[in-house]
Amino acid sequence: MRIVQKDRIFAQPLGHIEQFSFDERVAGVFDDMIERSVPGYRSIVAQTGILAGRFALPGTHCYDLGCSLGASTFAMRANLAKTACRLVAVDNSTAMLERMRERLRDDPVSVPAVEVRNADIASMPLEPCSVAVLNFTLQFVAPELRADFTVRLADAMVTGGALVLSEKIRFDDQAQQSLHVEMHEQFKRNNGYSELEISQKREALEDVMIPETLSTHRDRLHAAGFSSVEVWFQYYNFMSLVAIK
Ligand code: GEK
Repeated sequence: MRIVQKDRIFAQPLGHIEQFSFDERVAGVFDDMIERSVPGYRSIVAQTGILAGRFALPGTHCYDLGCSLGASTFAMRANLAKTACRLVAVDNSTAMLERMRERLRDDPVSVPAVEVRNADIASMPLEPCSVAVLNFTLQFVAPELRADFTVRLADAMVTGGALVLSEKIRFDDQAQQSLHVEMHEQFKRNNGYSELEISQKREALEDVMIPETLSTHRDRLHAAGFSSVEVWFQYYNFMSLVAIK
């Protein structure tokens, strides 16, 4: 049985708050961190697997882009046993991928094989794919690179393929923005994070995780060539959508 390490990274006062990075310390507590920080995380991960099973086509790639410890990869794998596709899990954090590879060795499911790649999704070549999952990853890609990346992804996707894009979003309406931030912070408090942890992490993430509005996501996906875009999940300022090519 896996022992989940508690996230206490921001629990003590930090004189200087460094920019957040997916290093060894974060990878070591990531299961706990994401579960206590992202509303609906488990449901979203499970659904990425179901959607992968629904849209995967033989002979194509199925990508988990920004896989971290592979939560979506494993959910996808459990739904892809009958489809002869290539499951590829990508991340640019060596610390995350080391742990992901350990989990892969312990996974009771063995088909399809999973290829684990250490790469920057913004520049890696993309092969013809029927499924791509970006589960809370695009928000960490520099905003100026997001449009080109989305175009490359849409170009690589076969007709009828699907992208599952989960992101923290922001709202143009200031009252809604404040309300959603407030509700999310209460969610974190309810999950045991202190005011200090919430504020120090907010500062560490400020220039690293850049949320956009839902309409920015929709417009970019349509402009890149996805024919339909619908939100299937929203919980406060966290949403997941399906974009079909
Ligand atoms: C999950 N999907 O558990 N290229 C590759 N990987 C990247 C890049 C990039 N340019 N930028 C960030 N990452 C996972 C959770 S976490 C979300 C995803 C979060 C990686 C980064 O190293 C990290 O592992 C992941 O994207 C984001 O369903 O922590 O809120």
